[in-house]
Amino acid sequence: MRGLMVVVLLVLAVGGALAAPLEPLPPELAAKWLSALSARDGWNALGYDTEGWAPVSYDLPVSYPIWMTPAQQARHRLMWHPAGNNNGQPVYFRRQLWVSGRVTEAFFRVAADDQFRFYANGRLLGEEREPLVLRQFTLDGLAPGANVLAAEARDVMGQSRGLVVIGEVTQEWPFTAEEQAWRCSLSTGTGWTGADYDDTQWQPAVPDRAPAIEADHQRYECFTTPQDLDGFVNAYFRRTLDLDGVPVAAKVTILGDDSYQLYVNGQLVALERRMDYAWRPATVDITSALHHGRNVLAVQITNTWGPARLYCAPVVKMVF
Ligand SMILES: [Ca+2]
Ligand SMILES: [Ca+2]
Repeated sequence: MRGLMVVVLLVLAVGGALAAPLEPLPPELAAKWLSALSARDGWNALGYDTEGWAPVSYDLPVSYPIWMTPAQQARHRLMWHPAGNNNGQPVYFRRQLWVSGRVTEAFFRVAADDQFRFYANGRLLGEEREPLVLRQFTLDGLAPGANVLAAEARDVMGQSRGLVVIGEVTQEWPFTAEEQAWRCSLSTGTGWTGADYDDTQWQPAVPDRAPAIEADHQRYECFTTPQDLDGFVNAYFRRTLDLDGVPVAAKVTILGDDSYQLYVNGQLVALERRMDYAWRPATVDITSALHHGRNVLAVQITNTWGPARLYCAPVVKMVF
């Protein structure tokens, strides 16, 4: 009987692995790549007027590069200008990438049928003249705000054409007083953990006035409310995370004095109500609670004595 159970569990495990979903990019993200058959100076940099550029076509009869996994083929289809090959002349592609956090890693895989040059913010990162050969680029200097990824590609032989750009960017959002991204309040209303809640009347959170919490040889610089909180009181905190890609790995490091509940887009993802544990940093996987576009982190901390403070630092890897 036990042997049968093991076999059943193995079959379930293997079946589960085979059934991993192959998901395309959401249409809003796929539509961000624009293309043109001619372009003026500055076409690959910020501020260029893309009037007349067309959303790319992904419906191409083309063989995919040998290095692309099934998951990558589903998510990152080869693209081209809808009008066709342009007789071997350059075809221009660009996508604006919005960065809201501090970029810790930016990595691109690029290939074309047949040739390409790849640019970031107007700077040439590299080129490849062999069809469907992978080039990989690690990019420094993706700044918060708008960035432009661009490629010039040519279809110089055969009946097929296409360009694929697989972007992976990891961002973190540490607390800073200047950014005023974390808002806080001592009272709240229904739906305060959700993305639609109006927190415009909330105050910016401020750096903690007490010494940083030290744990595992690291210092955790906390933030808190502008008011000194002492005794039994709840405080509420919110911030947004804008993701211009699909989150594929995301975690939050959190601690709260004296206890906390963390919500992502209204979903409770972590809580610690034991005073002896809540001040120790915990790392929580929040990947499944995030989506592309605007997300909201919401934290309730409950103080019972002494200062009240929070450390909450998200890190998200997204693909696009
Ligand atoms: Ca070709
Ligand atoms: Ca306390």
